[in-house]
Amino acid sequence: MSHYKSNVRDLEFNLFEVFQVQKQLGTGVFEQSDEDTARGVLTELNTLATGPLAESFEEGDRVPAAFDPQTHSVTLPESFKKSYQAVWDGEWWRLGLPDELGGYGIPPSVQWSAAELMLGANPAVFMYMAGPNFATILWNNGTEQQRRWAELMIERGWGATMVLTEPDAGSDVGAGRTKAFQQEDGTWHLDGVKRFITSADQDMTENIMHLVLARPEGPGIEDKPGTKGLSLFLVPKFHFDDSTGEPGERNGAFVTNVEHKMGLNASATCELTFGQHGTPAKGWLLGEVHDGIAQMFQVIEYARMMVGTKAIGTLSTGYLNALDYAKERVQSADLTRAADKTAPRVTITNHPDVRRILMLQKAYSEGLRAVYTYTATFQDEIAQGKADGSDVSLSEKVNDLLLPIVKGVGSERASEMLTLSLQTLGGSGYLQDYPIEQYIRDAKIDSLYEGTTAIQAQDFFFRKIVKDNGQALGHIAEQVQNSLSVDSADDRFKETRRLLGQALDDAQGMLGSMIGYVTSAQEELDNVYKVGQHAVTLLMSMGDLLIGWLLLRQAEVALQALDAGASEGHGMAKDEPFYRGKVAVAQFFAKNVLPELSSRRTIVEAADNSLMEVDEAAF
Ligand code: ST9
Ligand code: FAD
Repeated sequence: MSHYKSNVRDLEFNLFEVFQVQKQLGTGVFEQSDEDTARGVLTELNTLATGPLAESFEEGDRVPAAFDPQTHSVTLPESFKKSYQAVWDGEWWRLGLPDELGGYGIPPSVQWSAAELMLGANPAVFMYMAGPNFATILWNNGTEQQRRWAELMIERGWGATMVLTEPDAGSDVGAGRTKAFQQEDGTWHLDGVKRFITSADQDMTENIMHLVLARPEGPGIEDKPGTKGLSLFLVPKFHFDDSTGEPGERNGAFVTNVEHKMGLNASATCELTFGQHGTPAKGWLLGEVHDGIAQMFQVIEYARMMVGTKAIGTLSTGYLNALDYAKERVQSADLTRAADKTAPRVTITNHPDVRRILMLQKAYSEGLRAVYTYTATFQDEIAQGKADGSDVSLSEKVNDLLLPIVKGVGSERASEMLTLSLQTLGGSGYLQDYPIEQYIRDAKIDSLYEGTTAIQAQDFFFRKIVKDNGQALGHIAEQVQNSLSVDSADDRFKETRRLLGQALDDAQGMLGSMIGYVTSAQEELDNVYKVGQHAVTLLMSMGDLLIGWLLLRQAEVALQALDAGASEGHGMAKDEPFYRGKVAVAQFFAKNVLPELSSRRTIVEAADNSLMEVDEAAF
């Protein structure tokens, strides 16, 4: 039986009942698709995800990617390669491609919902399939020749990597030292060691295109410090025929180590050495010198969305596995009859504490799914607007603002909640007989790579709020405020709305203090430390606010459906528990989580720098 428990009903609920993406389908850039296509994609992928894709999930963990230092090569278990092939043969890699590169014309909101199914079932498979997607970076930024390479990457099914990190340059990408020396023929020779590079070798594709950040050196090239001095180079594993793509000589980029990790063992994390094994590592500059970091962020933005969706997809299957177990497991008597030693034993779903942790898991997995889908609806608007020439600047800003929430909050809450999934199973959760311990190990990476949570929080505050003059945040706050002040709002959610209103006020209070600290830092520089201390609290709180709001929106849709179903009296049997669950979870989250924002606000408002004054030796 598959480890993977999907939630297609909830994916469809978000897409078609809450965000109503069908209004975008069949129009403009999404002309090719309609609601049936979108539902069909989810149904087909669900079959693939719960079947052939999930099949190698466990073996990929127990038989990790193997490294041969003699040949610098990585091999993967046969079962894993079979899963990869199944996704490849289904041509699902086309999902995220633009029309001109053979895409299906499906909106990002549907793409990400579909991606959740793959990422929840076997995330490493999805990540090895980066080639076609990363080819769009060459397509959008490259020369005519490089645009042809983009087509070859897709046609011939190559792998691809994003290569930023070095031993002394992790969060601080600008500290990277790998160099690229300009050659007379217009190519570049790279020299340096990158580490932690995902998918830098495997035995599933005939070639791999590495997208590498390095410092260019050559006549007339200014040496700029930090990230702004980086350029992006295309470095293939094998040289290839420019017109056919047929691979030729080996290029000088070699994998020199594979890390032994806590989890996600099927995904090879490699040290990648350039130009130090007797063969030059030839690279080709993408675009202009020093455009590298901006170009790489085109990849990073996609990857941050992916990492958040991966974490949320894993949390969802963790929760559903825990729920199935809890419905079957009989243990202890009901608390009201605890004194009666002869009382019947009940399933653990009857115990208040099990209910508490199950409902928390449900709130975060369904709430965060709504957060990434909501984010993707702005990507829908961007795609549609760009095609018809309308102004998409606000949608872009809102998407930018939401990405650190999807990535940072998604990964942190997934880790936290997955420990509750395990807890639900008691001692059995600790065993490898169940998938949850692997979920915890595999999902922990999500709060680390693509920028740690601290980096997400600083990006959120400094870049997405302060630098943006609060425009995107103002837009979201207005949406929340508007839905709180609708006259026709259902009275049954009066208390939930009051709690949400309080949470909005608390989040705005927290933000106000943080803005105060950053402003006063102009006179007293140390005040910026107060922002640094509390940026993660702000990010997590904004995440909770957004989750609370989206759960309420879902509950309102559900209540309408229940009312309509009750009056029609038919067709509701299957969906009624689903809708009732939506109402219950919104009320639960508002009552049990949102009030925490008030105490977090008190903490942020009272911030001082005593923490920064503690001597390092006293820690
Ligand atoms: C990694 C990979 O961790 C892990 C997973 C790999 C998976 C790969 C596979 C993907 C799968 C795909 C599969 C698809 C398959 C689909 C088919 C399926 C069937 N937004 O603030 P400044 C830019 S990789 C946009 O001064 P510092 C901007 O150009 C490693 N741009 O930064 C800016 O200039 P300006 C990941 C941004 O102080 C410039 O940077 N590593 C943003 O110099 C400078 O900005 C990390 O993520 C943004 N949010 O540098 C590093 N921010 O201001 C984390 C910056 O003029 N560290 N730019 O516009 C950071 O992010 C740091 O904050 C820093 C600081 C490096 C940016
Ligand atoms: P550090 O930057 O040393 O951070 C250590 C701690 O200090 C963290 O808690 C961090 O939050 C904190 N910290 C650092 N700077 C600050 C700051 N300014 N403010 C507040 N706190 C800070 N990289 C690639 O280029 N390509 C890949 O494909 C890739 N895949 C990866 C796969 C795996 C399995 C792993 C483990 C890493 C991968 N990475 C990849 C690298 C990954 O992106 C980095 O590990 C990550 O950016 C953090 O860098 P670091 O590990 O050097 O930690």
